[in-house]
Parts: sequence; structure tokens; C-alpha cells
Amino acid sequence: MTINDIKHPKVKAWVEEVAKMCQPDDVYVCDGSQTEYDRLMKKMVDSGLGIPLKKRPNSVLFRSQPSDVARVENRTYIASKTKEAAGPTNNWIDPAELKKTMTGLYAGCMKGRTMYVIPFSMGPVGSDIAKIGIELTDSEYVVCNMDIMTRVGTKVLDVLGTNGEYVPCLHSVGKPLAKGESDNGQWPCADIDNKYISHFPEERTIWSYGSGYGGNALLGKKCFALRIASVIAKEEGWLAEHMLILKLTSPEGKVKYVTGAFPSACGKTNLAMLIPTIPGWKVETVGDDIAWMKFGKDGRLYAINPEAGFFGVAPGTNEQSNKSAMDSIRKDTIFTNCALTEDGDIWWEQIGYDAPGPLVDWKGNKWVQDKANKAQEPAAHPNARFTAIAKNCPAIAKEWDDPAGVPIDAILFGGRRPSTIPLVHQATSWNHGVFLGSIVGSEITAAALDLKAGTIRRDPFAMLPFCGYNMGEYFQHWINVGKKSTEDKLPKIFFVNWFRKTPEGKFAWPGYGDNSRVLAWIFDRCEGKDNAVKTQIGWMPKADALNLTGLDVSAEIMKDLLSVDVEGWKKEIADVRANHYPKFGDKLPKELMAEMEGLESRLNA
Ligand code: GTP
Ligand code: SPV
Ligand code: MN
Repeated sequence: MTINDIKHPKVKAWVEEVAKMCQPDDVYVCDGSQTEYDRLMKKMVDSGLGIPLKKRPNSVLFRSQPSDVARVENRTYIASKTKEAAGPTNNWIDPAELKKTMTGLYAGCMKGRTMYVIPFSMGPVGSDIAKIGIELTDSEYVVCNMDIMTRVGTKVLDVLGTNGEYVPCLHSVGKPLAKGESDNGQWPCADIDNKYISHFPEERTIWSYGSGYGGNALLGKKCFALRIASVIAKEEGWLAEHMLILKLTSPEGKVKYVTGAFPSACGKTNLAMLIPTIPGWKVETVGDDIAWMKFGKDGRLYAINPEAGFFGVAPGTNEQSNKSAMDSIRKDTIFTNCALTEDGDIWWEQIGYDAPGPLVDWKGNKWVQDKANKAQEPAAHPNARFTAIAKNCPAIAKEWDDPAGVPIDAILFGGRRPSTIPLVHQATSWNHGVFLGSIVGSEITAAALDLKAGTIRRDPFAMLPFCGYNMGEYFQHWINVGKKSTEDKLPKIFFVNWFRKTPEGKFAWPGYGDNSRVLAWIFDRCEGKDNAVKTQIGWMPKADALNLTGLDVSAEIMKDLLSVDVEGWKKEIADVRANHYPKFGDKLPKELMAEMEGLESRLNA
């Protein structure tokens, strides 16, 4: 389709204006068809960017520049009119200044390339809950990934009509081509100091420059469905969250729906696709990364997954840890920064078997596995990813794309915490749960490029990199949401930690499928079963309330996992009081201060 197929005058004018600034050779409007996807994929294979995988039908491997493998948090901006609106945890630049800088970068940046117009819907096309975006990009990789991750094409333009609302999303890799030049196997992106992932919340606009990586470039995902949507959600009284959504069915056939916010690379995809190790239980996937939750007429919170695919962490994914993900990526998948085998398949660390021979690693170099060398560089980047179609997941729940959403019974918070935080505990009220969300901390993972992996940082609600406004106001919004309904209808809130370590530095809890044991306890809590004791920090499992049949964990370790580490918690709260909460100044809700003081006095009693 061409620009003249756009019937929405405002969209058309904007596309023309951007084309004038970026000067692409062509403008092409995406129809979202398979033919279009195949043609663009072929173009990338021909230019040496993509490597078709003989072992996986319709699947292609990409290797990015080593500087473009993850989100860049210190190049991500919330350019609200005031710095205060962006808050203490976001990078802020005055919007006029940022636009000036970026307009300079955008000038002529698409020369030698095609500018693609991607009309996309977050949520089922045409449903009340869905929101439309239009991404302009000079990257075929972005078009193909957006095709999988969102609903793209003509049908979206039809819904948009001549005056529908949309979020304009502008993206360029920032690498114009000279006449006759091709990418020639070189992943196009700007150098690291020239990347800008910018959000203009008042205008509901996104401008991204210089990166081709997922979270920086697939603008429907973190930029729109979290940063911009969180601003809209605050205004409209709902929640846009970095959460998985799962459907949990008990052996009796009863169903509960659970959401969970864990920071990047902390286990959302795995929990959403879990295969229980306890008999009779079933987990099905509704979403693995983002949840939009709105109140139904019945006063309950209903969640939808606004995405249509999974952009999942590859390393650690194997038949044991996540069989459903392995099944989802057998075909129709885009792999990024995984290693390549000689027979045309992907490989990564902890894929469940040794490298079947010499590999080409994610940097494009020959790599021979040396198991004796514990310091060997990994063959796949730790943040290597797969982009897979949700419908290809065998564990997908039948209601995964129901525009009505699913009623949420429980919300989990968690992160990678080697000590202090027990395997599971439950908040005693909504506000206590909001308090727990506000103090989430985690060891930093490889999902962001510019942070030091391994150190612990606070990542409230797993939203630190994704909240589009002042985090103190975001806390208040969560408190306010609780006032819109009653405790019996609101989801119960839990804090989980699959990542406790033993003194030897091994994971104390086996995790993955065994997390179903914790989910079963949570299910029973939601049923009102008498399976918990009240402790200083909240409700915890009564002795024998957690099903441990067949579990290979010593009684001593289980005791550690399920008791209150009073001294550890005192340190935790001292850190919240001294270092975390003061950041929010007078934006910190008084309810959270009260929760913190209550916990302090219970720990000191
Ligand atoms: P994003 O896509 O970055 O938002 O991450 P995510 O929260 O969906 O994380 P994901 O489920 O992809 O897990 C990231 C890493 O954690 C993978 O390497 C997993 O193998 C590992 N992991 C997931 N669940 C568990 C668990 O229960 N225990 C342990 N030890 N590791 C886990
Ligand atoms: C995350 O980092 O939380 C992701 C991957 O889910 S990205 O889409 O790149 O943000
Ligand atoms: Mn994520």
C-alpha cells in the first residue's frame, strides 16, 4: 500500500511530514500479510542480516551489533513538560530541547532506505480495550517483529477510520545508506551515545533513534503499552503493568487468574508457561510481559494481554524449564543473538544439551564449547531473545485474546533476591500489598545494557524502567485503585522469591515447574482455606500447607525459605527508610509510610 491508501488526514499529514524530515527513498504502508512478511524477511536475508534456519521452518537468526543487545536505560527519556512530572526515577530532558536534538538526528536519517508505516493495535483489533499506534520505521527487522508482537495491518487502518485516535511512534536505526549501498551483513544502528528512546507523555508521542533492539525499537511494547499507557491509565483509573497473566486450574477444575510483576529476565515468561510438577494442576498462558487491568462492573479487576507474541529470553529456556516455550519456537520464529549450529539450528547456554559441534557465536565468531573453562564467554548473548507467535504456544489459554479480559484473583510481586525475602508471603491488605510492590528489589540482569548485572537495585512493581510519570504518583495511583473496590473483590497480593541462594551460592529452590507448589498454596488462599499463619511480614504457609511431595529440598533449606529472617528484614526496611522512600519526597503516599512503620514496629516487637 502507499501513502494514498491512508484515509485519515492527520495520519497522512504526519507521515508526509516525517518523510520530508527523514528523506527515505520510499514510503510503504504495511498490510500485515504473510506475503509482505516473507518479502521483507527475504530482503534481510539477501542483505546478509538474517540467516534462515534449516532446522526450523520459516525462522531466521539475526545478530545485532554488540552495542545493541538490550534496552539502554540511561538513553531512555520521559520528556514531560516538567521534570517533576517525570519524577525522580526517570531521565528527563526538556521536550523542546529533546525535539530539537532529535530533529537534527532525524534529518536525512532514512536516506537509501524505505520508511515503513506500521498500523498496529495493542489488544484485539476493534475491541473497546484496544489502543492503536502507528509506527514509522526504516527497519525491516522492526516490521517483522511488530507483525508477531502486535496486530498489524489494513484492518487496523479500517478501525482507525478518518479521525480515530492513535499514538504516533517514530523510529529510525539512524544509519542512512549511500546510493547502491546495502547493510551487507552489518546490523544497522547508531553508536551508543547517540541512541534516544524518548517519550512525550502529554502529547502521547514516542520518538526512538539509533537502536534496532526489541524494547528500544518495537515501540508498541515497552514504550507504548507501558510508558505511555501508564500515563493514560493513571488519568482513566486503570493499570498498565509489567506483568504476566496466567490461568491456574486446580485438580477439581476450579480456575483462578493470576498476574505477576517480576523485573526483566526474572521469570515472567517461565511462570506464565509453567508445567506443574504436582499432579492434577494446570497452568495456561494469557500473557507473559504486559497486563492492562481495568475494573469490571462487578468491581473486580480484569486483565488483558495487549500483545500477540512473546519476546522471550532464550538462555535458560529448555525442555525441562519451559517446554511450552520450546514448542512455541519450532517454527515462524525470529531469533536474535543466539548461537548458530553447523546444521542450521540455534543453540544457547542451558538449552538442555551440549553444543552439537563448533558453533558461530552471537558475535559471528567460531565458538567451540570448552566445559573445563568456567570462564568461557557464552555462545549466545545472555539477553538473546526469541520472537514467537502467541498462537503457536501449546499452553495458550482459550481466553487469551478475549477483549473482556480475565478476572484477576491474585497479584504476585517478586525479584531475584539471594537472601531475606522468603519463598512466599501474602499481604494482609491491599495497601500492604502496594507497600510490597513499592519495595521490590532485584539483582540486575542482562536485559538492560548499561547496568551492572548482579547488583541489587529497587525496581518498584518491576516498573522502574517503564513508568511514564512520577513514580511517587504511581504509588498513589495504586493506593487509589484500591479505594475503587472492596478487599473481597480486589486481587489478593503476594510476594514470591524463586531466587534464594544457599551459602554455597546455589539456588535453594528448584523453581520452574516446582513453582506450581507455591501457586497451589496461593490458589487455596484465594479460596479462603485455613492454610496460613500471620507473621510480622504477612501471611505465610502453615506447616505442611505447601505440597512438597516428591520435592528434593532438605528440611533445613525449606525452613530457611519459609521463615521470617527478622534481622534481614530489619536491614531491608532500614534501607527503604534511608535510601528508597526519601527519593519520592512529598509524593510518597502516607499510606506507604504507615505500612513501613507498622512493619518496623512488628519486627522490633
Ligand atoms: P523479560 O522478558 O525480560 O521481561 O523477562 P521475564 O520476566 O519474562 O523472564 P524469563 O521468564 O524469560 O526468565 C529469565 C531467566 O530466568 C531465564 O534464563 C530463566 O531460565 C530464568 N528463570 C525463570 N524462572 C526461574 C526460576 O523459577 N528459577 C530460576 N532459578 N531461574 C528462573
Ligand atoms: C524486558 O526487558 O523487560 C523485556 C524485553 O521484556 S524488552 O522488550 O526489550 O524490553
Ligand atoms: Mn519485560
